[in-house]
Amino acid sequence: MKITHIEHLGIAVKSLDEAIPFYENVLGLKCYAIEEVAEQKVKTAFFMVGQTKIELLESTEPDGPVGKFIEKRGEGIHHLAFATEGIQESLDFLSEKGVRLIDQTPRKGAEGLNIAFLHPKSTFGVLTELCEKPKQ
Ligand code: CMX
Repeated sequence: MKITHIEHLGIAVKSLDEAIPFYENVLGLKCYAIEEVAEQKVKTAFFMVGQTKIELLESTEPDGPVGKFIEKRGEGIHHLAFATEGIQESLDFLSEKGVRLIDQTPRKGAEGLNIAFLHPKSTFGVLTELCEKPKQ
């Protein structure tokens, strides 16, 4: 298992239109991309902070993972994403260690990354994502 850095922090918000001006005009960060991930029923906005990103997540459907999260727990930190080398090997290793995987194999996430989620009930309450840049 090789984690290299925190790739991003995912923050669930009710409205990107309302949240982006805070990140840009108050915190002074620049939104460099907005992308819809239809499969996950979210629209995302990205900000770079050093080599780590902030990913704002607005739900596009009330029954999506972020819609349900906001309904139950309100806006706030939704997930922590680690950049890993060898994502499938990491998933196999975690599975062997008894960690509950949401994704058994990586799938495509925002920005074309290969991603996989670990269940928060297995990771001390933090929805955890592994990410890897696809090999060229
Ligand atoms: N962080 C911590 N705990 C969470 C959570 C989160 N983000 N989301 C749900 N939970 C907890 C709930 O509070 C609940 O706990 P209790 O049973 O103690 O109340 C439990 O997990 C089950 O939650 P639920 O509301 O019944 O939701 P589901 O089981 O249907 O789904 C989860 C939860 C994590 C499996 C689902 O949200 C998932 O598959 N997430 C991964 C995909 C995702 O989040 N995509 C959005 C981002 C996409 C992107 O970044 O591109």
